[in-house]
Amino acid sequence: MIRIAAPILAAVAVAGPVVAETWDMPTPYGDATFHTQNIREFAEEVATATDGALEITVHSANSLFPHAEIKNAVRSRQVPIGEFFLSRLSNDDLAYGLDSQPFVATSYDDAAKLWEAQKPIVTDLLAKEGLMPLFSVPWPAQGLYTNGEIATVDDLAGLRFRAYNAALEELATLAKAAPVQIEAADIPQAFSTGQVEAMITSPSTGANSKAWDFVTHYTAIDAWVPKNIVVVNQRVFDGLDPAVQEAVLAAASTAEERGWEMSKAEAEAKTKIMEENGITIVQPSDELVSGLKAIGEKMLVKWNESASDEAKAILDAYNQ
Ligand code: PCA
Repeated sequence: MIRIAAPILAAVAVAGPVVAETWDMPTPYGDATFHTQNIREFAEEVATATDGALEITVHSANSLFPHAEIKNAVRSRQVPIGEFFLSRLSNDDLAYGLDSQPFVATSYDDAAKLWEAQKPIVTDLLAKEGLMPLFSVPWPAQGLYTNGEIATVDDLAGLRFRAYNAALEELATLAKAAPVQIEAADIPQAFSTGQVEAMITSPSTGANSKAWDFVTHYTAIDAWVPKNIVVVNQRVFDGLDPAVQEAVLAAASTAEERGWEMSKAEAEAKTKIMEENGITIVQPSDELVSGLKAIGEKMLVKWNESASDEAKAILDAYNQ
Protein backbone atom coordinates (compact mmCIF):
# COMPACT_ATOMS: atom_id res chain seq x y z
CA MET A 1 0.00 0.00 0.00
CA ILE A 2 1.30 3.43 -0.92
CA ARG A 3 0.99 6.13 1.66
CA ILE A 4 0.69 9.60 0.22
CA ALA A 5 2.03 12.43 2.32
CA ALA A 6 -0.61 14.88 3.47
CA PRO A 7 0.69 17.85 1.45
CA ILE A 8 0.40 15.86 -1.79
CA LEU A 9 -3.17 14.80 -0.97
CA ALA A 10 -4.05 18.42 -0.38
CA ALA A 11 -2.53 19.32 -3.74
CA VAL A 12 -4.63 16.66 -5.49
CA ALA A 13 -7.73 17.93 -3.76
CA VAL A 14 -7.31 21.45 -5.06
CA ALA A 15 -6.03 20.44 -8.49
CA GLY A 16 -8.89 18.37 -9.87
CA PRO A 17 -12.63 19.03 -9.92
CA VAL A 18 -13.22 15.37 -9.08
CA VAL A 19 -16.88 15.01 -8.25
CA ALA A 20 -17.66 11.70 -6.63
CA GLU A 21 -21.00 10.19 -7.54
CA THR A 22 -23.03 7.61 -5.65
CA TRP A 23 -25.53 5.37 -7.42
CA ASP A 24 -28.25 3.46 -5.64
CA MET A 25 -28.80 0.04 -7.21
CA PRO A 26 -31.93 -1.95 -6.36
CA THR A 27 -32.19 -5.72 -6.82
CA PRO A 28 -35.08 -8.06 -5.91
CA TYR A 29 -32.80 -10.76 -4.54
CA GLY A 30 -31.29 -11.24 -1.08
CA ASP A 31 -27.70 -10.99 0.13
CA ALA A 32 -27.10 -14.76 0.08
CA THR A 33 -27.96 -14.89 -3.64
CA PHE A 34 -24.94 -15.31 -5.91
CA HIS A 35 -26.31 -12.63 -8.26
CA THR A 36 -26.29 -10.13 -5.40
CA GLN A 37 -22.76 -11.19 -4.42
CA ASN A 38 -21.73 -10.74 -8.04
CA ILE A 39 -23.18 -7.22 -8.34
CA ARG A 40 -21.53 -6.24 -5.05
CA GLU A 41 -18.19 -7.31 -6.54
CA PHE A 42 -19.07 -5.33 -9.66
CA ALA A 43 -19.71 -2.27 -7.48
CA GLU A 44 -16.40 -2.71 -5.68
CA GLU A 45 -14.54 -3.00 -8.96
CA VAL A 46 -16.11 0.17 -10.29
CA ALA A 47 -15.22 2.05 -7.10
CA THR A 48 -11.63 0.81 -7.21
CA ALA A 49 -11.13 1.42 -10.93
CA THR A 50 -12.50 4.96 -10.67
CA ASP A 51 -10.70 5.81 -7.42
CA GLY A 52 -14.03 6.33 -5.75
CA ALA A 53 -15.37 8.67 -8.43
CA LEU A 54 -18.35 6.31 -8.83
CA GLU A 55 -19.66 4.41 -5.82
CA ILE A 56 -22.55 1.98 -6.32
CA THR A 57 -24.68 1.10 -3.28
CA VAL A 58 -26.55 -2.18 -3.71
CA HIS A 59 -30.03 -2.38 -2.10
CA SER A 60 -30.99 -6.06 -1.95
CA ALA A 61 -34.23 -8.01 -1.46
CA ASN A 62 -36.65 -5.40 -2.85
CA SER A 63 -35.61 -2.99 -0.08
CA LEU A 64 -35.51 0.12 -2.31
CA PHE A 65 -38.11 -0.69 -4.98
CA PRO A 66 -40.38 -3.71 -5.41
CA HIS A 67 -39.28 -6.00 -8.24
CA ALA A 68 -42.10 -4.92 -10.54
CA GLU A 69 -40.98 -1.27 -10.33
CA ILE A 70 -37.23 -1.57 -10.77
CA LYS A 71 -37.19 -1.20 -14.55
CA ASN A 72 -39.37 1.92 -14.48
CA ALA A 73 -37.37 3.37 -11.60
CA VAL A 74 -34.24 3.23 -13.78
CA ARG A 75 -36.15 4.48 -16.77
CA SER A 76 -37.46 7.54 -14.89
CA ARG A 77 -34.04 8.12 -13.29
CA GLN A 78 -35.28 7.59 -9.76
CA VAL A 79 -32.22 5.33 -9.66
CA PRO A 80 -29.46 5.20 -12.29
CA ILE A 81 -29.00 1.42 -12.30
CA GLY A 82 -30.87 -1.72 -11.29
CA GLU A 83 -31.14 -5.48 -11.60
CA PHE A 84 -34.24 -7.58 -12.33
CA PHE A 85 -35.41 -10.88 -13.79
CA LEU A 86 -35.32 -10.40 -17.58
CA SER A 87 -38.40 -12.45 -18.48
CA ARG A 88 -40.52 -10.31 -16.14
CA LEU A 89 -40.58 -7.89 -19.09
CA SER A 90 -42.33 -10.41 -21.36
CA ASN A 91 -45.55 -8.39 -21.04
CA ASP A 92 -43.72 -5.53 -22.82
CA ASP A 93 -42.38 -7.80 -25.57
CA LEU A 94 -42.19 -11.58 -25.80
CA ALA A 95 -38.55 -11.24 -26.91
CA TYR A 96 -37.68 -10.75 -23.23
CA GLY A 97 -39.30 -13.99 -22.19
CA LEU A 98 -37.68 -16.64 -24.36
CA ASP A 99 -35.29 -17.82 -21.65
CA SER A 100 -38.30 -18.81 -19.52
CA GLN A 101 -40.09 -20.89 -22.13
CA PRO A 102 -39.93 -24.53 -20.98
CA PHE A 103 -37.47 -26.75 -22.85
CA VAL A 104 -36.24 -24.10 -25.30
CA ALA A 105 -32.80 -23.64 -23.67
CA THR A 106 -32.04 -26.06 -20.84
CA SER A 107 -28.24 -26.09 -20.48
CA TYR A 108 -25.64 -23.34 -19.99
CA ASP A 109 -24.47 -23.83 -23.58
CA ASP A 110 -28.04 -23.39 -24.83
CA ALA A 111 -28.47 -20.38 -22.55
CA ALA A 112 -25.31 -18.75 -23.91
CA LYS A 113 -26.45 -19.35 -27.46
CA LEU A 114 -29.90 -17.96 -26.69
CA TRP A 115 -28.44 -14.86 -25.01
CA GLU A 116 -26.27 -14.28 -28.08
CA ALA A 117 -29.39 -14.32 -30.26
CA GLN A 118 -31.46 -12.34 -27.75
CA LYS A 119 -28.95 -9.64 -26.84
CA PRO A 120 -29.14 -7.37 -29.93
CA ILE A 121 -32.97 -7.35 -29.89
CA VAL A 122 -33.18 -6.85 -26.13
CA THR A 123 -30.61 -4.03 -26.44
CA ASP A 124 -32.75 -2.30 -29.09
CA LEU A 125 -35.95 -2.73 -27.09
CA LEU A 126 -34.34 -1.34 -23.94
CA ALA A 127 -32.79 1.54 -25.91
CA LYS A 128 -36.30 2.66 -26.87
CA GLU A 129 -36.89 3.14 -23.14
CA GLY A 130 -33.62 4.98 -22.58
CA LEU A 131 -32.01 1.95 -20.96
CA MET A 132 -28.75 0.17 -21.70
CA PRO A 133 -28.01 -3.41 -20.63
CA LEU A 134 -24.70 -3.81 -18.79
CA PHE A 135 -24.67 -7.56 -18.21
CA SER A 136 -26.87 -10.60 -17.87
CA VAL A 137 -26.30 -13.72 -15.77
CA PRO A 138 -28.34 -16.94 -15.71
CA TRP A 139 -29.78 -18.80 -12.74
CA PRO A 140 -29.07 -22.52 -12.60
CA ALA A 141 -31.61 -24.67 -14.49
CA GLN A 142 -35.04 -24.68 -12.92
CA GLY A 143 -36.30 -27.73 -10.98
CA LEU A 144 -39.47 -28.84 -9.24
CA TYR A 145 -40.05 -28.67 -5.45
CA THR A 146 -42.89 -30.71 -3.98
CA ASN A 147 -44.07 -32.73 -1.03
CA GLY A 148 -43.84 -36.33 -2.14
CA GLU A 149 -42.70 -37.59 -5.50
CA ILE A 150 -44.25 -36.27 -8.71
CA ALA A 151 -44.44 -39.07 -11.29
CA THR A 152 -46.60 -37.39 -13.92
CA VAL A 153 -48.02 -33.95 -14.73
CA ASP A 154 -51.35 -35.16 -13.32
CA ASP A 155 -49.76 -35.20 -9.86
CA LEU A 156 -49.47 -31.41 -10.05
CA ALA A 157 -53.21 -30.89 -10.52
CA GLY A 158 -54.79 -28.77 -7.80
CA LEU A 159 -51.51 -27.75 -6.13
CA ARG A 160 -51.09 -24.12 -5.07
CA PHE A 161 -48.06 -23.33 -7.15
CA ARG A 162 -45.60 -20.48 -6.66
CA ALA A 163 -44.93 -18.51 -9.88
CA TYR A 164 -42.45 -15.70 -10.59
CA ASN A 165 -43.45 -14.64 -14.12
CA ALA A 166 -46.13 -15.03 -16.76
CA ALA A 167 -44.61 -18.14 -18.35
CA LEU A 168 -44.53 -20.04 -15.06
CA GLU A 169 -48.08 -18.96 -14.36
CA GLU A 170 -49.09 -20.32 -17.77
CA LEU A 171 -47.26 -23.60 -17.18
CA ALA A 172 -48.89 -24.07 -13.77
CA THR A 173 -52.32 -23.35 -15.24
CA LEU A 174 -51.79 -25.84 -18.08
CA ALA A 175 -50.75 -28.42 -15.47
CA LYS A 176 -54.10 -27.69 -13.73
CA ALA A 177 -52.28 -26.29 -10.70
CA ALA A 178 -53.20 -22.93 -9.11
CA PRO A 179 -50.46 -20.32 -9.66
CA VAL A 180 -49.70 -17.63 -7.06
CA GLN A 181 -47.13 -14.89 -7.78
CA ILE A 182 -44.58 -14.74 -4.95
CA GLU A 183 -41.23 -12.96 -4.85
CA ALA A 184 -38.15 -15.08 -4.11
CA ALA A 185 -37.60 -13.27 -0.80
CA ASP A 186 -41.11 -14.25 0.34
CA ILE A 187 -40.92 -17.99 -0.46
CA PRO A 188 -40.44 -19.33 3.10
CA GLN A 189 -43.40 -17.34 4.39
CA ALA A 190 -45.61 -18.33 1.44
CA PHE A 191 -44.99 -22.00 2.20
CA SER A 192 -45.27 -21.71 5.97
CA THR A 193 -48.62 -19.94 5.70
CA GLY A 194 -49.92 -22.47 3.16
CA GLN A 195 -50.25 -19.88 0.41
CA VAL A 196 -48.28 -22.23 -1.86
CA GLU A 197 -47.26 -25.90 -1.66
CA ALA A 198 -45.03 -26.42 -4.72
CA MET A 199 -42.68 -24.39 -6.90
CA ILE A 200 -40.22 -24.42 -9.78
CA THR A 201 -36.96 -22.57 -9.22
CA SER A 202 -33.19 -23.11 -9.13
CA PRO A 203 -31.23 -25.03 -6.48
CA SER A 204 -29.85 -21.58 -5.52
CA THR A 205 -33.21 -20.18 -4.56
CA GLY A 206 -34.32 -23.53 -3.13
CA ALA A 207 -31.31 -23.76 -0.82
CA ASN A 208 -31.37 -20.05 0.07
CA SER A 209 -35.00 -20.33 1.10
CA LYS A 210 -34.31 -23.52 3.11
CA ALA A 211 -36.72 -25.56 1.02
CA TRP A 212 -36.18 -28.55 3.37
CA ASP A 213 -38.35 -26.73 5.90
CA PHE A 214 -41.40 -27.09 3.67
CA VAL A 215 -40.92 -29.69 0.88
CA THR A 216 -39.53 -33.24 0.71
CA HIS A 217 -38.59 -33.68 -2.96
CA TYR A 218 -36.56 -31.87 -5.59
CA THR A 219 -37.02 -33.16 -9.14
CA ALA A 220 -34.29 -31.98 -11.50
CA ILE A 221 -36.47 -31.26 -14.52
CA ASP A 222 -33.91 -28.63 -15.70
CA ALA A 223 -36.64 -27.09 -17.82
CA TRP A 224 -35.17 -23.63 -18.56
CA VAL A 225 -32.26 -21.36 -17.63
CA PRO A 226 -33.65 -17.85 -17.01
CA LYS A 227 -31.51 -14.74 -16.58
CA ASN A 228 -31.18 -11.61 -14.51
CA ILE A 229 -30.16 -8.42 -16.26
CA VAL A 230 -28.46 -5.26 -15.01
CA VAL A 231 -29.49 -2.09 -16.82
CA VAL A 232 -28.35 1.51 -16.56
CA ASN A 233 -30.13 4.70 -17.56
CA GLN A 234 -28.51 5.77 -20.84
CA ARG A 235 -28.61 9.51 -20.11
CA VAL A 236 -27.03 9.07 -16.72
CA PHE A 237 -24.37 6.82 -18.24
CA ASP A 238 -23.70 9.34 -21.02
CA GLY A 239 -23.17 12.03 -18.39
CA LEU A 240 -20.27 10.15 -16.84
CA ASP A 241 -16.68 11.05 -17.50
CA PRO A 242 -15.42 8.84 -20.41
CA ALA A 243 -12.85 7.15 -18.17
CA VAL A 244 -15.59 6.27 -15.68
CA GLN A 245 -17.81 4.96 -18.49
CA GLU A 246 -14.99 2.73 -19.59
CA ALA A 247 -14.48 1.45 -16.05
CA VAL A 248 -18.20 0.62 -15.74
CA LEU A 249 -18.22 -1.29 -19.04
CA ALA A 250 -15.06 -3.20 -18.16
CA ALA A 251 -16.41 -4.17 -14.73
CA ALA A 252 -19.72 -5.18 -16.36
CA SER A 253 -18.00 -7.48 -18.79
CA THR A 254 -15.98 -9.06 -15.95
CA ALA A 255 -19.18 -9.44 -13.90
CA GLU A 256 -20.96 -11.19 -16.75
CA GLU A 257 -18.15 -13.70 -17.13
CA ARG A 258 -17.79 -14.23 -13.38
CA GLY A 259 -21.57 -14.53 -12.95
CA TRP A 260 -21.91 -17.35 -15.47
CA GLU A 261 -19.13 -19.26 -13.68
CA MET A 262 -20.72 -18.62 -10.28
CA SER A 263 -24.03 -19.91 -11.63
CA LYS A 264 -22.46 -23.14 -12.88
CA ALA A 265 -20.78 -23.74 -9.51
CA GLU A 266 -24.07 -23.00 -7.69
CA ALA A 267 -26.07 -25.63 -9.53
CA GLU A 268 -24.02 -28.46 -8.05
CA ALA A 269 -23.15 -26.92 -4.68
CA LYS A 270 -26.71 -25.94 -3.81
CA THR A 271 -28.19 -29.27 -4.90
CA LYS A 272 -25.72 -30.91 -2.51
CA ILE A 273 -26.76 -28.61 0.33
CA MET A 274 -30.39 -29.53 -0.26
CA GLU A 275 -29.49 -33.22 -0.16
CA GLU A 276 -27.49 -32.77 3.06
CA ASN A 277 -30.51 -31.13 4.61
CA GLY A 278 -32.74 -34.06 3.84
CA ILE A 279 -34.38 -33.23 0.53
CA THR A 280 -34.75 -36.26 -1.75
CA ILE A 281 -33.18 -35.41 -5.10
CA VAL A 282 -34.81 -37.29 -7.96
CA GLN A 283 -34.46 -37.45 -11.71
CA PRO A 284 -37.79 -36.94 -13.48
CA SER A 285 -39.63 -39.95 -14.87
CA ASP A 286 -39.99 -40.19 -18.66
CA GLU A 287 -43.69 -39.66 -18.23
CA LEU A 288 -43.21 -36.44 -16.27
CA VAL A 289 -40.73 -35.12 -18.83
CA SER A 290 -42.98 -35.92 -21.78
CA GLY A 291 -45.97 -34.33 -20.02
CA LEU A 292 -44.02 -31.15 -19.26
CA LYS A 293 -42.61 -31.06 -22.79
CA ALA A 294 -46.14 -31.26 -24.20
CA ILE A 295 -47.05 -28.22 -22.07
CA GLY A 296 -43.91 -26.46 -23.32
CA GLU A 297 -44.92 -27.11 -26.92
CA LYS A 298 -48.38 -25.68 -26.33
CA MET A 299 -46.84 -22.62 -24.75
CA LEU A 300 -44.47 -22.14 -27.68
CA VAL A 301 -47.32 -22.34 -30.20
CA LYS A 302 -49.05 -19.54 -28.29
CA TRP A 303 -45.80 -17.62 -28.03
CA ASN A 304 -45.37 -17.80 -31.81
CA GLU A 305 -48.90 -16.54 -32.36
CA SER A 306 -48.29 -13.37 -30.33
CA ALA A 307 -44.56 -12.70 -30.76
CA SER A 308 -43.20 -9.78 -32.80
CA ASP A 309 -41.11 -10.50 -35.91
CA GLU A 310 -37.99 -9.47 -33.96
CA ALA A 311 -38.83 -11.89 -31.18
CA LYS A 312 -39.38 -14.69 -33.69
CA ALA A 313 -36.06 -13.83 -35.32
CA ILE A 314 -34.37 -14.60 -31.99
CA LEU A 315 -35.88 -18.07 -31.94
CA ASP A 316 -34.90 -18.66 -35.59
CA ALA A 317 -31.32 -17.56 -34.96
CA TYR A 318 -31.16 -19.72 -31.84
CA ASN A 319 -32.52 -22.78 -33.65
CA GLN A 320 -30.00 -22.57 -36.44
N1 PCA B 1 -34.65 -17.87 -8.65
C1 PCA B 1 -35.51 -16.72 -8.82
C2 PCA B 1 -35.68 -16.59 -10.28
C3 PCA B 1 -35.22 -17.86 -10.89
C4 PCA B 1 -34.51 -18.55 -9.78
O1 PCA B 1 -33.83 -19.56 -9.90
C5 PCA B 1 -36.86 -16.94 -8.20
O2 PCA B 1 -37.18 -18.08 -7.85
O3 PCA B 1 -37.62 -15.98 -8.10
